[in-house]
Amino acid sequence: MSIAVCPGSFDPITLGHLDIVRRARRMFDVVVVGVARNAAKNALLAPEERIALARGALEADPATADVRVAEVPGLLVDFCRDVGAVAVVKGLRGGADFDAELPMALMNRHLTGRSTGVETVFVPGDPRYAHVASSLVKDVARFGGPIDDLVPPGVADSVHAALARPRS
Ligand code: COD
Repeated sequence: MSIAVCPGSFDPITLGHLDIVRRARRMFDVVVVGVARNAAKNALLAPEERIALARGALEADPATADVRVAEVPGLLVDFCRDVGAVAVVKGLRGGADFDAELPMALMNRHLTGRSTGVETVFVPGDPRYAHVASSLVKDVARFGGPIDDLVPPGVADSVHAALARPRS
């Protein structure tokens, strides 16, 4: 049985993420979505909110209804080892994504050992979602623009609610 992890911040989950998870599920017997912390980003949504939104969106689609969602508490490679994953699946929207993702893939390979470690599989993003990024979704929402057609149902309300919360 082949197990893959689709990791990300998912702050929030978007239609671009969903497309990558759906396609990962076609390649692997078991897919686990790992909601992780990107130390370079300040998250808007709490980990439990990001997990709940991802879970709701994946359960709503028969193609991804059996995909598990879990928090990545530390290093991604440790999470992969714990769930028995042989691969990490990442989506690429373009060259900038590749430039950001390649060092992560190489570092994860370094951390797990070259021959037995987890492999990173890059999936070309669907051009329909090439402009869709969680950061842009939040930016559009912050300035009152529509985001309903960029995220799964229900996610927009949570983003607006989070943006309306007082922040320290
Ligand atoms: N189309 C296709 N792919 C997309 C789209 C889209 N529209 N939107 C996003 N993606 C892809 C991204 O390219 C990425 O591959 C993935 O979806 C997740 O994206 P984000 O933005 O939700 O998540 P990131 O990039 O912030 O995730 C980075 C991680 C959290 C995975 C990384 O920081 C990590 O592994 N953290 C855990 C700690 C760790 O192990 N650190 C060392 C890493 S070497």
